[in-house]
This record gives sequence, C-alpha cells and structure tokens, in this order.
Amino acid sequence: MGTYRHFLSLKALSNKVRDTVCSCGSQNKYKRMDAKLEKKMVEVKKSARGNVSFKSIDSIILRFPQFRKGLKNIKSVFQHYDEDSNGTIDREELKKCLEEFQLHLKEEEIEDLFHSCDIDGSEGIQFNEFIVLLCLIYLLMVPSSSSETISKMGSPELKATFDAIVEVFLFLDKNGDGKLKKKDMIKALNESSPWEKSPAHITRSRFNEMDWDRNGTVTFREFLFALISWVGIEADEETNDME
Ligand SMILES: [Ca+2]
Ligand SMILES: [Ca+2]
Ligand SMILES: [Ca+2]
Repeated sequence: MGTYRHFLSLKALSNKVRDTVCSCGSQNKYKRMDAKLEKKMVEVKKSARGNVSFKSIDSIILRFPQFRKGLKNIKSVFQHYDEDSNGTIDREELKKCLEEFQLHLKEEEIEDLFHSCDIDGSEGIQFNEFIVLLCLIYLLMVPSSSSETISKMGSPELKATFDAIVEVFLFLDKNGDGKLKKKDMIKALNESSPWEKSPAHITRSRFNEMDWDRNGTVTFREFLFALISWVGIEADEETNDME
C-alpha cells in the first residue's frame, strides 16, 4: 500500500518535472529573443540614435494616432503573406515571408521568431503579432544598410514608426539596461507630469498590463505588444476599415 502511494507521488512528481521542463523549453524561445532585444536596446541607447526626442508621457500619447496610422499601413503586407486569408500567418507562410525579405534564417531562429510573436499561443500570427514580428525583424535581422528589405515590409513611414516606438521604450528605460523595471516605470510616469503624479495604483495596473508574464520586468517585446493595443490595434482588426 505504502509502496503504491509512493509510486503515485513519484508519478505526480515526474509529471510535474516534465511539465516544468516543457514550459522551460518554450520559454527558452522567448528568452533567446528577449536577450537579443535587450542587448539591442542597450546598444541603441548608447549610440547617437538613442537621443530621445520625447520629453513627457503626454508627448508620447500625442503621437498615438500617428503610430496607429503608420502601423495600420502594414495590413496590406500582412494580407499578402496570409496566403490562405484565414487571418493568421502559419509557419509555412512565415517561411515564405522571410524568403521574400531575403532573410536566410536557421530552422531554430524561425521557431524562436514564431513563438516570440505568437504570444496568445494560437499557433498562428495575427495582425497585432505580425506588427511585433516585423519590428523584431527590423531591429534584429535587417542590416541598417538594407533599405530593400525595409521597403518590402511596407512604407518608408514604417521605419520611422518603429524608430519612434524604440524611442518611447528608451524614454521609459531610464537606466539604459534594455528592460523596464517597475521602479523605473513609476519614475518615468511621475517625472513626466510632476504636478499630476499618477496615483500608485494606476501606475501599477498600467505596469501589470505590460508585464504579461508577471516577472516584474517588462521586456521590449512585452512593451511592444502593450503599445500596439494602447494605440488601438486589435488582433483581428477588420479588413474593411482599411480605407
Ligand atoms: Ca494563413
Ligand atoms: Ca497568435
Ligand atoms: Ca515580464
């Protein structure tokens, strides 16, 4: 009897270990990408491009309509690569997309990219996730000299929009370590409107909204997903409101 119970608890334990190992496996795919992005943000902050023109949160919010416009232009690019028009880009469609961008990635890199952007785990890249995908490609995979790839991604405005979004992140990342801590966020939000300090709970909920894996830090990727939804772009954005 005792042995049986022992066996059961062992089995439960091994299931638990297996589940943990599995989830670590998929988390690694994010971690690799997030580490690269973190490094990139530190790099940009140190370079001349890191000069942030935003002076306050208000000046950022004023740019939201412009961000929205710039990002919505990508819709036609998305539709082009969503060959079967089912509203998501699957692995095969992604591979074709990368080929057209003339990016020759290893299978593992494609998987990392796919999983890092498929944040809702639907095994497909919806429109909001596609924006993140293009931004990650723009930041990590396209040499700055390759204007050809960038033009294939959409309009020249797109580059400007992505650059501006990076600036917003750098504005919030006060200590320049390539990620956002709760402390830094609150500081940034308070500094920006000193006579109208945001109540702690608002700042906290705004922060939690971004930190979707609840580990206390907001990565560039998490920030990007939050920003896209703040400017008003949804996963299943209607096609016919393009005009
Ligand atoms: Ca599709
Ligand atoms: Ca998805
Ligand atoms: Ca996080």
